[in-house]
Amino acid sequence: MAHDRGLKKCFLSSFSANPGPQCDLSNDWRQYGSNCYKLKDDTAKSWSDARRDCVEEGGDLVSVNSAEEEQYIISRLDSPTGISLWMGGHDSVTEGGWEWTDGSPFRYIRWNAGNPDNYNGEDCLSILINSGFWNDDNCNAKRGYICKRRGAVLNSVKPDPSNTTHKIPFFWN
Ligand SMILES: [Ca+2]
Ligand SMILES: [Ca+2]
Repeated sequence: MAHDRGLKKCFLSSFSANPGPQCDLSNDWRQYGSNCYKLKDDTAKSWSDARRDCVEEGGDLVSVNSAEEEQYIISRLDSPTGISLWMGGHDSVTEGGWEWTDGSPFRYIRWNAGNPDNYNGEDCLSILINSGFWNDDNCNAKRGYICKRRGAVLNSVKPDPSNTTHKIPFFWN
């Protein structure tokens, strides 16, 4: 395993000047801008279980920080099942004090008409599939969800010009 990590670091360092795809495309992640997104519309979980799954995948439930990002997400909602999908917004800490689980500022909003209405204490954010507008929703409802992770993570391995071993191909065994 240590060898595998060493090889990965070498590879990334060698190619960091001209990075390839930064998202794990083979694992259903897709890139938009500097972030990776994964649509999970073939499963249904409560908001907290959905978030746990996204965190275990190295990300978090999706945050939406601009109209452009919203449009990208809507473009991904072609024919998923269900009414809506979980996103990372919640007001479970302070009623009406919406925040994103990934820590990004809760500035861009796209509430559906009449929402948020805190109906029966709704504290979790979902996006309506047919319109892309947002609803404060029952956190215990079982829904599909969207994960997001920073796509620039792979660039965190900086090339070290003084370490020429990274430029020399080598093999084990
Ligand atoms: Ca609420
Ligand atoms: Ca609502």
